[in-house]
Amino acid sequence: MAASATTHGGSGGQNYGRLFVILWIGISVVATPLTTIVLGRNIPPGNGSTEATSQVLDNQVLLAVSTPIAVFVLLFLGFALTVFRARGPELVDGPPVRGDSRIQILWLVVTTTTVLFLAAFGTFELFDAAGAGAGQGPSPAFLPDKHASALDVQVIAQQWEFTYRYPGSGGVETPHLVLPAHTLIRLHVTSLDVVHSFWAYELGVKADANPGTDNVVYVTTNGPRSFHIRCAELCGLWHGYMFDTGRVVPAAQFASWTTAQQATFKPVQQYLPPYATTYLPDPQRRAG
Ligand SMILES: [Cu+2]
Repeated sequence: MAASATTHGGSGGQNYGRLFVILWIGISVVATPLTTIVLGRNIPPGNGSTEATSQVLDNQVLLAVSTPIAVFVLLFLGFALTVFRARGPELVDGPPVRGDSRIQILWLVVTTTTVLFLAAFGTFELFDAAGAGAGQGPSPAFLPDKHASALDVQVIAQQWEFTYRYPGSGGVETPHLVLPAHTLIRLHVTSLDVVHSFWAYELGVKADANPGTDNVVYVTTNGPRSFHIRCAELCGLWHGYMFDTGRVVPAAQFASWTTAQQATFKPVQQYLPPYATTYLPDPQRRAG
């Protein structure tokens, strides 16, 4: 019994504790830059807009905070499976640890600091002038600097496609989303029937499309590229087919594109209601 008591004794535990802390710090110092910088550059949603770039940075910060925590959990699991393992024919638990005020205080300080930092960081990023890339309702609380000169584009969701109206181009409605490069866009996301969600992945935009609601999203496009559009809210039988490819094009090309769209859709324009931020009372009739 004496031999087994020494294996569970205080000095052995402290040595393992020191080894654990040294390994934890060592692995974290190597792993955190690897996940944050090497892996972090490729994490979603990419650099399709200023807002998307800001979201990548947010994800990198989260990775930097969570990597040492993940290392701690996995390393502790490794220790539990190997050195803290009960051996021999007699499987006896080690002595319980009770009332270690150093561990309690350290645990409270570390977890409280981590949670409060993440709460403060998340709140700051939400209120940031660049916006979080999500809809902020009809009257956004936080506006980007040059919001007065933003280009208005309306996203209209319905079962099961998105169409787009350009109030600055005579209110033309088209099934294609084309945006000028390096421009602040004010998206007005709404729905004609059920709840959808407009998700322009590479632009870092995901906004609810609710009937009767003008959900405003600001996004600043980057250089010419294409981007994926999906409905991100289960909206009925063909929800999975509610996808599209949008394009960001040079400003001159955007001007000629809108002119061409106006000519193409001129015959149907007379049947459309005038441009409005929402279209009611259509939902009851269309949703059937
Ligand atoms: Cu949908």
